[in-house]
Amino acid sequence: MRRPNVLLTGTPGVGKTTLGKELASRAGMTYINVGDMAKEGELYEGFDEEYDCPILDEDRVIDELEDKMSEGGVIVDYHGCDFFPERWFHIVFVLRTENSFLYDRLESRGYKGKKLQDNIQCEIFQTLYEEAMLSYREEIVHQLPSNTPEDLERNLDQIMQWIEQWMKDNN
Ligand code: DAT
Repeated sequence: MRRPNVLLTGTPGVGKTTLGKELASRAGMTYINVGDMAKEGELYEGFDEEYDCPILDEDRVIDELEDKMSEGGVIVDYHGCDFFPERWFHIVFVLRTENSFLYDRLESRGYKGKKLQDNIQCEIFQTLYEEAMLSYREEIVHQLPSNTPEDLERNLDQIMQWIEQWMKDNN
């Protein structure tokens, strides 16, 4: 049975992990958090002093994921999307959160000062939406509101329906 690969992207704190894990469990698919995977495998190529975080080794991430992605049925979660091979994904969702909600979520995650401001600005400038629109065919890129638990449920229902339809059409 062929299954699609789904990319969940967006600013940190918009709810990719929450949605991705629940979606994987409902759809029986594999959830991969690229940030966690990089941490576990130390897939880094340096340290960004300005942003106080390690720099992802994108080539090694791609090498590690290639076999799984070609099997299908993978949900990938990352706050970046321009370095993945375009052919990997059948659909791309960009989660969007209003500033006031995002601010509270990032603050309770311990973000402050420049890191907090930069992430809020990333959402205001819709950086990830533009990155996704430049990196994938526009028809497969969708924005989803991710402010409330009701949004989460609606997003889960919509993506589940899309996955089921894709499987009907492709098997
Ligand atoms: P991300 O993986 O994009 O960094 P997350 O899934 O860790 O985000 O979520 C950040 C916080 O926001 C976490 O405490 C759960 C909460 N959250 C996620 N989606 C939500 C939603 N639709 N409504 C309310 N809270 C949400």
